[in-house]
Amino acid sequence: MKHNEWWRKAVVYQIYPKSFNDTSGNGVGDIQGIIDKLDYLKKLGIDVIWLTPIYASPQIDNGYDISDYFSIHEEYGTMEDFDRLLSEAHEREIKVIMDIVVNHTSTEHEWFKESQKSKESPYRDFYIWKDPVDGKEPTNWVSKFGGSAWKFDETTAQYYLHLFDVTQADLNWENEEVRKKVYDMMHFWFNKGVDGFRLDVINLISKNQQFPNDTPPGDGRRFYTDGPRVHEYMKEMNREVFSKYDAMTVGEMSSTTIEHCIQYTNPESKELSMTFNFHHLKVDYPNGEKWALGKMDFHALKQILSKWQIEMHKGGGWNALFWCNHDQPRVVTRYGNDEKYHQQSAKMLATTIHMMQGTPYIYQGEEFGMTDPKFDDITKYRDVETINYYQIMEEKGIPTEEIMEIIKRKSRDNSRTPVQWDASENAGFTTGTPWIGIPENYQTINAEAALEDKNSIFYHYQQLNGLRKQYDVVTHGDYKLLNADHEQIFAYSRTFENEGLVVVSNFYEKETTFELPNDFNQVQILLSNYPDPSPDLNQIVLRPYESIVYHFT
Ligand code: TEU
Repeated sequence: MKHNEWWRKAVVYQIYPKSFNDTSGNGVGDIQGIIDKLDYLKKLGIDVIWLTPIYASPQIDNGYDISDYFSIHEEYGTMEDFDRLLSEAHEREIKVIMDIVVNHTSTEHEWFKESQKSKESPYRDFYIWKDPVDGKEPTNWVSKFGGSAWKFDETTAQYYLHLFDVTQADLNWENEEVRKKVYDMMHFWFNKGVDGFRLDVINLISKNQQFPNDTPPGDGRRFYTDGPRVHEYMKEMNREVFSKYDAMTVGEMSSTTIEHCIQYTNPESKELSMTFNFHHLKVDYPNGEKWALGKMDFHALKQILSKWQIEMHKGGGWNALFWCNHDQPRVVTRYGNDEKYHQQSAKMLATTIHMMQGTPYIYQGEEFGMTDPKFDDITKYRDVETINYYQIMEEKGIPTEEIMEIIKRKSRDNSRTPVQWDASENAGFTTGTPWIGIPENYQTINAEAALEDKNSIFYHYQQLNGLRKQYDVVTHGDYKLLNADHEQIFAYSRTFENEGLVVVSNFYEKETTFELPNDFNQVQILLSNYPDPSPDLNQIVLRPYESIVYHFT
């Protein structure tokens, strides 16, 4: 069955407000800064903006620690500013989705403050409190940001659970009242006119109520990832909230499986529109370890992306497609070449992911090839996860240079430096002092330069967005991996009714060749990242990072 909800043909642009555009001069981006760039985004051809959290927050985790779901973080502006953003975006036919964090709240949230006061507090059961076991943590579960996932609280001599930072306390989803409050809050934003939600780590909300120890010692994730009641909660949320609006919902799924994602997103399950998964961004993690340096495993990359393409399609699920977000290093530095082949590799990566089935996401700055900043010194980093990691490694006695080598490649701050708008001071991001440093390359890599160059990465993204609108095969086509064993080429076909696409990308610097399958008739080149792509279809020569999209009828 062919589904035609609007978000299946949409392209989403992710905004990390803190680093997007500062109009007040305080060194932090703001809502007015977003409004000022809406025409730029319209020109890029995107359909939806995803705003990472802009709610009131102590900002320990840059807004993923919410202290009030009903107000705007004051550095970003006011509720009036937000309403204006919404109407200005809608005027330009751009939809807006909010990022909502309901696995946990900040410990500054009123609910938590009340909950903490006593075991009898009416809010006690809003969070997950447990007695010590043998005078220690209730389980051996590990926080995603390092250390134990439990924090002892003197007031009542119990521990509370925090899967992330100690200031991010996990909500107790078993409590019906919590769920009701969350749904009411979602209605509040829908009633304002927002078009949907990105749901932060939503597959972690249901915990195994036995709270078992992970043995042999593990981090405990198997006891709360895609947990026992998660689908029940998603169905309830859909029934109580999403089904009442023409909403788009995307669940951020930590360490999930295809089977679960099919269940989350198949329209018959009535849960979510689509899911993010991260398996294709772990192919450079040696032994699954984020904080270690490894080469990208190209075969694994092809296999993983292809498996998700094929199986989600077969199961009626829907993928969110992306290389970049605010938690990942910049893809052009990571899987491409951010120096000699900056333009070519950034365009190649864009083409490879955008021509797949799903809804593509562009992370701010990706559209003109922003790179990692390569900061060497820990004082330049702001991310709580990075700083925790640094401290843990230092305590273990690991030499500073060794720690910094890893942080430089792996820190989430790699993608959080300000958008490089132009070649002026502070890259045109702020007239004040930016909250985090700016990569040295801003004088050449910036939005203004990209807009002036007809061959820039920006216009390549614009073309990709256009192709999605023009060709149904991009949205609906079946996917097939071609020449799976090729050492350098990622090639696949898409077929739908009487048309087809073949996308061929060289992921390396070395020139190579590829033979096009001859099951199609007429062929036309839709897009490439070199001015003169190979006309000989029997033996296509692909130059460094060259990528070509062929269309067949
Ligand atoms: O991230 C969830 C998550 O598990 C990761 O992407 C996380 O950043 C990574 O495992 C660390 O190595 C979401 C948000 O995107 C992230 O910014 C928040 O910090 C996190 O949830 C907690 O709300």
